[in-house]
This record gives sequence, C-alpha cells and structure tokens, in this order.
Amino acid sequence: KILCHFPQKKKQNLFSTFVRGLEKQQTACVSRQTVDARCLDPNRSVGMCAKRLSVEGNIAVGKSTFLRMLSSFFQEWSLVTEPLQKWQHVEDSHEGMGNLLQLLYDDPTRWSYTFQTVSCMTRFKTQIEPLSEQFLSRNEAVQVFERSIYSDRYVFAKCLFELGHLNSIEWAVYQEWHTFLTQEFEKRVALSGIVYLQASPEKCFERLQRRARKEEKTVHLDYLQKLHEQHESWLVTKTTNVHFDHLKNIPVLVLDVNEDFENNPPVGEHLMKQVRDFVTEF
Ligand code: UDP
Ligand code: DCM
Ligand code: MG
Repeated sequence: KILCHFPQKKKQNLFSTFVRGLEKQQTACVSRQTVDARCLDPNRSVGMCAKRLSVEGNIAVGKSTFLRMLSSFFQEWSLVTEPLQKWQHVEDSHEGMGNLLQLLYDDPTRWSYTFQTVSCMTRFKTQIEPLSEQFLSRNEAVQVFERSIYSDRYVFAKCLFELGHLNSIEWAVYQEWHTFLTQEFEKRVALSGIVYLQASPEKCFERLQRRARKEEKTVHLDYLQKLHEQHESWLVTKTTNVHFDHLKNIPVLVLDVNEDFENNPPVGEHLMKQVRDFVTEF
C-alpha cells in the first residue's frame, strides 16, 4: 500500500532495502541460535561455553573434600556441592521442617521413593541453573558438581530398587519422569566428563565413621559394598544399561583415593594435576 505511492524506480529501491533488512535480521537470528547452542553444548571447548564435570563416588569417599581442594587449586572454577542441607530441611506442612535423610535411614522402604524424588529434583534445579555471562566468557569456564542426576538414578535409585526399598511401580514411575526431564532439559543437564573417586568400601566405611554424620549411624559396610558395585558397573565395567546416548560415551577419569589425600599434599597435588589434564582433553 505504501509502495504504490512511489514511482517505479523508488519502489524498487525501497523494496530491496526492505528485503536486505529482513535478511540481516534472519542472519542475526541464526547466529544467535548458533551461539546459544554452542554455550549449551558441553563438548565444545571454545570460549562462551562451560565444561561441566561431576565428581562421583561412594558415601564418604571424599567428594566434598575433593571439591574443596579443587576450589583452592582452580579458583576460577565454579564448584557446586551436593544440596544435602535441603534434604535435611524439607518443608513439612505439619511439623515445619522434616529431615528426609533421617527418615530415609530410619525406614528405607517407606521413604526411599520420596527421598529419591526430592534429591533428584533439587539436583535438576542446580544442574540447570544458568551461568553468568561473565563466567561463560572466560577462556576456560569449568563447572564441577558433587554427584549428578545420573548417579541419583544409576547408583542410588537402582540400588534401592534392587534391595526392595523401591517397589516395581515406584521404580517405573521414577524412571519415567527421570527420562522425561533429562530429555526435556537435554543439553542443560548434559556433562562433559565424570571424575570417579574410587576407594574400597572398607575405606569409605572408615571415613564415614570418622565423619559421624548423625543420620548415617545405621549405614553398614554391606550397603557401601552394594553402592560400590553400582559405581563400578556404571563407570568402570559399563555394564549398567544407561538410557542417554551422550552418557554412554562420556569420558571418565578414575582416581584411586584409597590413600589419604586430605592431609597428604603430594597425593592431593597429583590428583589435581590429573583432573587438570583430563579437563584439557575436551
Ligand atoms: N577424608 C579423609 N581423607 C581423605 C578424604 C576425606 O580422612 O583423603 C575424611 C573427611 O575429612 C571426612 C570423611 O573422610 O571426615 C568423608 O569425606 P567427605 O565428606 O569429603 O566425603 P563425601 O561423602 O563428600 O564423599
Ligand atoms: N544419598 C542417597 N541417594 C542419593 C544421593 C545421596 O541416599 N541419590 C545419600 C547418601 C548419603 C547422603 O545422601 O547418606 C549424602 O551423600 P555423601 O555423604 O556421599 O555426600
Ligand atoms: Mg559430600
């Protein structure tokens, strides 16, 4: 309508300006999409993209201690500890706050499903938390999580099902929402690599007793042995059936932490160096 008021030549000029404008917008839009996809792609090591690792391992193997060590060696990295306090202070509409970790160990058959739902939901929330532009623009943005939505499922929920604490309906429901959410969030919950802290169940039991968390008084060696086997099947022998393609081929760094690394600087430094080299590989 507007163009018809102009002479033919002017009409053509205006029309091509309009088309060029559209083309520019389209190019800007496509390149924005590419940048977004790259940021979310954990396998890309270029700037504006974070490498995301999880530190996995048995109860009391030393994951939190390891994360503290990472934070002092690699001060620019972002470290995300396990949201344990949230599980110890769950809102209870009658009592105010409930301790779900305590309930789990007091009566695992009654509380395993609830615990695994809450622990995995809080983990999803922490794993999808957006990273600041400032952090992403670093040459090497590295984010490290203490455990992940994958160990929640392929170690804990699976183990509790095999022990009979989750019944077959609860296990089926758990797997259904876990698969659905993992596929929905896709790259936002994907990891670039896994660091597996490996130690004998006996060593973990010794550390668990030394730490003496009040809720874990009833945790026995045989439970740590079962969890150890789950970690080994998932991350070492790879016999666990995992349902996400990117997880099947994920790089895994296995670190033997039977020897004390907390109070032994050369051992700690050697572990840090191995993580450094591992991260440089992808
Ligand atoms: N710990 C230790 N030597 C180590 C690593 C850890 O004595 O090389 C102790 C640590 O001080 C704590 C316990 O083991 O008392 C469990 O460590 P952490 O809480 O880090 O274990 P997580 O459950 O997070 O894997
Ligand atoms: N835990 C669990 N299920 C999960 C994750 C953790 O039962 N999916 C429990 C195991 C430990 C506690 O939570 O008692 C925290 O683990 P850690 O001490 O290894 O950090
Ligand atoms: Mg911990």
